[in-house]
Amino acid sequence: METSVLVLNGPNLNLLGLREPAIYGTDTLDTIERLCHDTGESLGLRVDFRQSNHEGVLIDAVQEARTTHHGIVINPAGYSHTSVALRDALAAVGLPVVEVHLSNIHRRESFRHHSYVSGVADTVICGAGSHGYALALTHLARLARPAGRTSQESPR
Ligand code: CA2
Repeated sequence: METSVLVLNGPNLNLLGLREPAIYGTDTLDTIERLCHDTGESLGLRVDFRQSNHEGVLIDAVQEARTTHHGIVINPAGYSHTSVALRDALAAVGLPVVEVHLSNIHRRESFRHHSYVSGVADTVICGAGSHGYALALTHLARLARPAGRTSQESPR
């Protein structure tokens, strides 16, 4: 079985490329999805790329990933700074998690400096723009295939 990764995108990321290019760059979410599929292919990862504007939909996707995926890349967007429930779901699922932000949240407004997700993520990447997703997948490939687990094994 191929190593399978859920790439989850939070609210308003469907607007990428349409507004605020100075902060988020000019890539659309479709471009980022293609980048993730290409990067995943080169790493031998199957990429399941999703976006939702709804907290409960994101939480359901995280919970379901336990039995279907080997790791999660997540850009929680605005929910980074508000959602204890999303953090709890990520903590409960027991999969390697890489949090990614397009912008450097620490160089922005103070309310963006804290992410509830960071405390349960294995790794946090921010400020690398859309390339951050490629970095996240490259790192997750290592986390999801630790020594001792072959790519043949199924998720729990
Ligand atoms: O830098 C990131 O990736 C963020 O997760 C993006 C979120 C923001 O709330 C976080 O603090 C940092 C915002 C995503 C919405 O992006 C838009 C794109 C175009 C137009 C409006 C919003």
